[in-house]
Amino acid sequence: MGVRKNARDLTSAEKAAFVAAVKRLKAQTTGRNYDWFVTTHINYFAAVGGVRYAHQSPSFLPWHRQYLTEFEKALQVLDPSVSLPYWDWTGDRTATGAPFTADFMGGTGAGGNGPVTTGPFAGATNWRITVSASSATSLRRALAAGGATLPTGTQVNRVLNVAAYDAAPWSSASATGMRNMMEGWNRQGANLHNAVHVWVGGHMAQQDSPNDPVFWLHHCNIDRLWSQWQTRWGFDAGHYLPPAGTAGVVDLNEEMQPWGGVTPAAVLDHRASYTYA
Ligand SMILES: [Cu+2]
Repeated sequence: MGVRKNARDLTSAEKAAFVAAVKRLKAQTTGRNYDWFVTTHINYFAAVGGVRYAHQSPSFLPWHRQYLTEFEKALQVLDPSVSLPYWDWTGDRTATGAPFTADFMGGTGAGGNGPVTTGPFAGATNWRITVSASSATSLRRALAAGGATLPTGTQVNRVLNVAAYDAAPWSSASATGMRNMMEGWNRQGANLHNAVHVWVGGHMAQQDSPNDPVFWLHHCNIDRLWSQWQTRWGFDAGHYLPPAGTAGVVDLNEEMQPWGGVTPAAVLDHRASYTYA
């Protein structure tokens, strides 16, 4: 069983191992390589066959949980010692601190929304963007420059205090429910997931956001917060909604594409597979 650690607590060797595994996955030219994961996020950004799987729907959390697990497994084929780290942006809130250090994710982009200039993912030779809506071949960021602020611990607690998992109309328009506050469409003073994408800017603000490796650290933290909500309210099937019979979204026991038969019910209790430090 894996333990997913806070990125700020990784040793130099753990950081180097994670970066090396990510780069090896990026260098693969076939199969579920790094760019396959980028392409999958783009393909499932909007509805597929009339069903919203990855975003603006109840399965935002279980879809990304499985997505992270598949990515982590791909890394572990290359280095079994690697687990996904999480970026707790309530504690690490600057453009120069963890995880944006030169020995890990690297820093911000040059001149606003420009190419990242420091760290292992700087420049198109180190890290070439090949699957993207934009023509940029280098990773771009605009840390803290896009007007968004990182969520606070108080705002996180406001979301974790919401008892209902989700609510009709099961979309970005849901006015109540934890999921839409966590995702960030229903703000109520607490925009968690979306605000962090905007705060990082660059590729993270686009559909091809997994081109930025910090995507995995951010979504790992979102998954951790869902796990904290589950710890408080329950890991059982009663704490996913809707249970059945809802068109256009993934009900509790419906398959999440493209994960081959994996349902929200199957991923609710992750504790036998991994835990959070
Ligand atoms: Cu996201």
